[in-house]
Amino acid sequence: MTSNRTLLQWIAEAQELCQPDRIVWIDGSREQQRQLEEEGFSTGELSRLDQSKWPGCIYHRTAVNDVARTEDLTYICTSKKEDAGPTNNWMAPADAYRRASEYFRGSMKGRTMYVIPFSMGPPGSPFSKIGIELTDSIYVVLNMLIMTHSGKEILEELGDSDDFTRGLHGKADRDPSRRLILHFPEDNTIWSVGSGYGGNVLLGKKCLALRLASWFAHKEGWLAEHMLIMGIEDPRGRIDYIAAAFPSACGKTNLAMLIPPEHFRSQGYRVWTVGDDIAWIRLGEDGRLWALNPETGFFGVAPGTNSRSNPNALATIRRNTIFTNVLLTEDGDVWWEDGEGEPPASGIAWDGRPWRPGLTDASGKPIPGANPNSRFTAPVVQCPTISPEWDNPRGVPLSAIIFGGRRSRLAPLVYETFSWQHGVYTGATMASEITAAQYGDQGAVRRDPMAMLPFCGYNMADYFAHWLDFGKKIAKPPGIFHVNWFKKDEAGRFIWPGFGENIRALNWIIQRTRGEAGAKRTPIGFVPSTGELDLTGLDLSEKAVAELFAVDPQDWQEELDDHKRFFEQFGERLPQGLRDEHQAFRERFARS
Ligand code: GTP
Ligand code: SPV
Ligand code: MN
Repeated sequence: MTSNRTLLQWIAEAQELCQPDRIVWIDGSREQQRQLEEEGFSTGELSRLDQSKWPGCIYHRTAVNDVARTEDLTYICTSKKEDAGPTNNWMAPADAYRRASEYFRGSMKGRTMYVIPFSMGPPGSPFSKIGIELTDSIYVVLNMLIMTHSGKEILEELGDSDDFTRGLHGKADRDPSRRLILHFPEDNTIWSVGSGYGGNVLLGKKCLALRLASWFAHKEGWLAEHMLIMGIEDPRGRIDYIAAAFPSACGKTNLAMLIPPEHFRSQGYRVWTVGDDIAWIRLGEDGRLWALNPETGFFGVAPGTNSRSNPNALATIRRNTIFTNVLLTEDGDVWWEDGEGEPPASGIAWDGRPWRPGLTDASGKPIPGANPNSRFTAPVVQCPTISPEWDNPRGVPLSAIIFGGRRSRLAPLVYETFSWQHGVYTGATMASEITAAQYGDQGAVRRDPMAMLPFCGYNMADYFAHWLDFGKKIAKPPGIFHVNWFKKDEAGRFIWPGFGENIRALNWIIQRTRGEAGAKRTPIGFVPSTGELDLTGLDLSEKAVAELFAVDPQDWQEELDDHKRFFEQFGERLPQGLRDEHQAFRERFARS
């Protein structure tokens, strides 16, 4: 399919290492996709769902020890350790290639190696990056076909160029002690071995579009971010676009697909979905920031998705969708916790064991049927609110950038930062409770700057400096805001109703960028003054409202001390702008 010698040479090397029985080039055709599905059904790698209920949908279960990203096995492999920085695992490139080669060697005997040409971003856009993923997994191929522009057009687009990301993935024996997710930014190369789980193996997504892309963005003067992109249309028909960074499983997909409640819909508000996970952001000639979603699919969290929380997602996944690690019933139906309808009387859980409602473990805790990080993979074009601009090669212009996390305490519902630099400080000190999207101490609060802690492909101190420098070049910088949908009351219940009601905070944000809404100055930023954020029709007590917007000086002092501790790991490399902001923050509290 190509005469690109660099590409053919690299494939030959991978072939020699992995020793597949055959090589199949992915052309992007419907026929080939169908053939691969059939093959997956015949080997049991995939199951066909009830086609009358779930047309074009398939089911896959990953190994029980392989259901989330493994951050402890994910490495940035640069010649100099400092270039990976204190927040990344680092391995010297030669060691990394040597160790992973052992796991790859001969691992594809009896298997097929698929060659997937793909582009992150529409082919031809100045944003776009081409990659080739070699994999021995049909599941990976079928996901990549949904998640990326892929197939033979991409090879044509590449031509004889050597400017492509070399991605090698092998399931090997899926043994976690022989699993590595390795990034070689200096070689534009990714090696992933021993896993079959999404973020570890769909190499276009976190590995290329965030870790490698952030490295290139630093060199080339743009930003690669873990952000959703959405448009908010007001009653006058004006659309403002925003990008928002929340850590994994903290609400990006849900916000991007928001349907406004009746009170807003009847006034003429509507939301347009552009992307739910990744934003590539460039400075436009007009002095504004322009953001592009480099993906063509959603790889979304299933549990919690229902017709009340996210009707758009439910409509999107009705056909041509891959379900991973949800509950499967004998008659080819799927179900997940907090999903649609009653749980089935029985089924096979995500771990392959028989399941029925009411099942509990030894300590009496309910055993879920779907893994908390079970996912759907669906084409973005199936989303009823997909923006006509979603694949515009120029991207969409940003009016605001939003940071946010899952904080049961502390952070108010919404606030506006004072400046770009203060906004960068606010992003850099973001924190969130750990979720099922990654292995780790569930619920523990960790700092996750710009939601990029697991995804920044270089020294995070340099990443902060890059954000600060970038801001100086923007003639019309977007406002930077912080949100928290997850504050809880003493009984441990969410105070804010969230989901569709989040439009209320977004509306205040957009009004602020236009100078149309009032706010109260506090040491942390501008918080909506009473009556400025529309709460019409919500059942919230006065106490709840006060709690949502509270800024408690004692709590924030402790938070500031923790910012300082977090920054210490970066030593001298931490940019002066953040030190200045920290000092200014302390002084604002001292004066208040
Ligand atoms: P990744 O795909 O891992 O990057 O996650 P994401 O940021 O796209 O998160 P997603 O929208 O899938 O939401 C994750 C979980 O948070 C789901 O269980 C949602 O039901 C829940 N969630 C999302 N938005 C809200 C909200 O506004 N309030 C509350 N309480 N929960 C929410
Ligand atoms: C995330 O964990 O942020 C995801 C899912 O979006 S994964 O692709 O597995 O990284
Ligand atoms: Mn994500």
